[in-house]
Amino acid sequence: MGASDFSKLPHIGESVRRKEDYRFLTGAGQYTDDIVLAAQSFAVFVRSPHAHAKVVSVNTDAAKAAPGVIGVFTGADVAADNINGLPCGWLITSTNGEPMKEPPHPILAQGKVRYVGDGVAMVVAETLQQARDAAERVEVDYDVLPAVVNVADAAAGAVAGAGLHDIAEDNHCFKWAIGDKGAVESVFATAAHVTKLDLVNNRLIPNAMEPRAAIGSYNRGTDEYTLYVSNQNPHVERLLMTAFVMGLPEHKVRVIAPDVGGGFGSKIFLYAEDVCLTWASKKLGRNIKWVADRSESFLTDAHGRDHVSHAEMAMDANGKFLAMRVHTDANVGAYLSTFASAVPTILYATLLAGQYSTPQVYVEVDTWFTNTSPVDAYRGAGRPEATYLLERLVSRCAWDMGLAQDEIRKRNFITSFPYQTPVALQYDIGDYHACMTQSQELADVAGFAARRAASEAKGLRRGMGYSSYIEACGIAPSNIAGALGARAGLFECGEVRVHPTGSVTVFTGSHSHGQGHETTFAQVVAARLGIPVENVDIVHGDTGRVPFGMGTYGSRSISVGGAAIMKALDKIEAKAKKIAAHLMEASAADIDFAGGEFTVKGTDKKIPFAQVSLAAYVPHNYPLTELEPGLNETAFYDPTNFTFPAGTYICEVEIDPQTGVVRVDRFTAVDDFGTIINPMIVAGQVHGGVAQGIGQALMENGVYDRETGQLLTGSYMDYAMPRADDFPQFKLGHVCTPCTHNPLGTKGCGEAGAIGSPPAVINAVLDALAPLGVKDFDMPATPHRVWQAIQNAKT
Ligand code: MCN
Repeated sequence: MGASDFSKLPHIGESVRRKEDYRFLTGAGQYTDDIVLAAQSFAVFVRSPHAHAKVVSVNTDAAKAAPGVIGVFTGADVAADNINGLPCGWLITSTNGEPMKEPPHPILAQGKVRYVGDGVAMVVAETLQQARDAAERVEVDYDVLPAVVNVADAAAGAVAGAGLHDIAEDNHCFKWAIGDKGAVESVFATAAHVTKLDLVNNRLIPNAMEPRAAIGSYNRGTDEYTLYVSNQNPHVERLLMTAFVMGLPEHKVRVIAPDVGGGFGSKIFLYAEDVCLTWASKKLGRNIKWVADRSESFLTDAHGRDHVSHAEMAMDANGKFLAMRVHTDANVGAYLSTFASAVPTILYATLLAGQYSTPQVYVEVDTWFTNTSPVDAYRGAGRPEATYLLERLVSRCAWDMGLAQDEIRKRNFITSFPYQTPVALQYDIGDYHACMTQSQELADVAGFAARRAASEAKGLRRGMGYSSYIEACGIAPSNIAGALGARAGLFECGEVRVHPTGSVTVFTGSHSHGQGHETTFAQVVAARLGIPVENVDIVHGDTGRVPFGMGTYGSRSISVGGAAIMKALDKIEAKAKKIAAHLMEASAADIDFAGGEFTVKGTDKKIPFAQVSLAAYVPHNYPLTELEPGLNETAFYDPTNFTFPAGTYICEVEIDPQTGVVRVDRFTAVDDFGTIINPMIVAGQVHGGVAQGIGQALMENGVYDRETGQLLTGSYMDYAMPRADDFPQFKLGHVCTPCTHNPLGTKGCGEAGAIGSPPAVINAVLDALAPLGVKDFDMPATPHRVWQAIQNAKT
């Protein structure tokens, strides 16, 4: 079935209420910490209080003797059992000829700690309190070393003796570049105008509502492990843990990711704690639970962003973009986390053409180890960094050229598709002018001048900022990933099990942790089979039940996981047609299937879907030699391309120059997500993403002390998160150009809000402050920073 026929089916485009909400709203959800296993014990991790230190000795005697203690483990125990370090750099290789440096990442420190929170020992006791008390008794002798926390210091080699890893004494991890450097340089040499910008993409700390949690469990009768874990991709977690770290056969480990209270990318990685619990569950013969407290989450969840960039745009005299060049220093933290190498490369640099027909783009990225928590994917992963850089630069170009913010964008929009960018990606379809037009209408751009005058009359400054983003979603295409140097491609798997009475259970490798898959995936199946949405259940998050899966990130689930289900449904339909043909004594080629009924072309013969499904399991009537019983099909789907959601966001802020307080007064988001399965769920996804993006733009900032490497923003007292009353009512609009290469026509929506919004906010802040002489500004626009910028501009 083609994407255009699919979009017309019943249930598609319907705001079906979320099936999963009943259990969440009635307290019947089951998160990892809700699971209580027999003889459950509790783990507490002893963590480094230093950013960088030699571990001279670890004395666990007192802890072992403490009440209720079952076991205490250190790096030495890990080494003795030949447990490897965590795999890193799974997705990319350097492009400068030198191999990417992949220093060992032991699951408990061996010889050195490299960031505050690095695990040194694990204490297991009968109760959580006993484990906490005993952890206090672990004596660690540290020899403190100098710390480096930002890329500038790491790159400058500013602090002697601060080399984190033996194989990377200069703290350089790898270099990566894309584009035609020579061609870009020759364009710059003759361009009529060059606009330059330096900017920082601030470090973010994920803060999912449910902190990371896991339970390790070992069954000595079957020699099988089970890991319950708050995770976004259980099969990948199992693969990495068994194949790379523990050396176990995969089928001996079952990973269950039950209800997960938000991940935002921070739960796609294999974390040290998960391995520690699995490994120790066998050693101790006990079920072991660990739940991070909020402070641990701040310190040890992989953080996001943390880029420092220099960007330049070469233009002709009319503001037409001719070439762009970018250099970015990216902080990868103390160790290279699972997907960290893909974030500032494949997911960032390849998006820097944006929505524009800039003929040449060259991007160079240097990545650096620092004494901070590892940095990896966080909602948007690379694409917010690309959009922030590009949309800030484009706005600066407009100011430099004396052009309106919309005009410079419109002059440079790509208008014909497919479009091959100079940085590897080929956009299949889009309509950027339509997004701009609709966004301007919804934002009432025409009324802005009057609103600005009204603000000024109150002594306030008002500004309007644009951001026209594009992102690559449906993260998968193995062909493209491979061509860009990835070590493994990504696909998705779906199994459709039709039960005899015609109800359906779907087993999908996509994991839902807030995105509503149990509803939208059921809508897809119900639409295809012509059955009620309630008759379809979605199972996910369990390697013991789902055949395989690559998990949820990169807004890939509907476009890759959903497409895998569509492929399995094609097989179901083909087989069901044969059964229907037999039942109606016709040829399979003459059977049509629509609206839940099989019909014979040119006759009035028809039978419902449930009659065929029953016949599939009660096959006394047709020859088994031609058809196996049952109606159960599995499919794997690896798309040929990414999907490319795009849109234009317009933000209006009002600023009090006396206090520096920025208030987002209006926010408009017009997105093109192709075919939309469930508008209500999509709106929720955009709201959440925009909230996170505004959070980054106005208040969130992960800060380490430059000298000591302590995390200064390790609690909600110092790390501000946005609340509902920080936002206006968002205005949403949609343009629909269906994706051309997946059977649903969908494009991902789960990250768009977080990608598109930060530059819209900061461009609005700069627009408001321009009359006061403020020309540049780095996120977050906190009152103090804004006030300071205004004062600086006066001098
Ligand atoms: N959808 C739709 N029509 C479309 C596109 C999507 O109806 N054209 C629906 C999908 O069927 C799905 C939801 O919208 O129910 C999101 O789909 P998709 O864009 O495919 O994204 P994923 O399901 O793969 O979710 C991942 C994405 C990412 S990468 C992050 S980070 C993120 C996000 O989703 N983390 C979240 N949204 C989150 N929402 C919550 N509540 N919690 C998180 O941790």
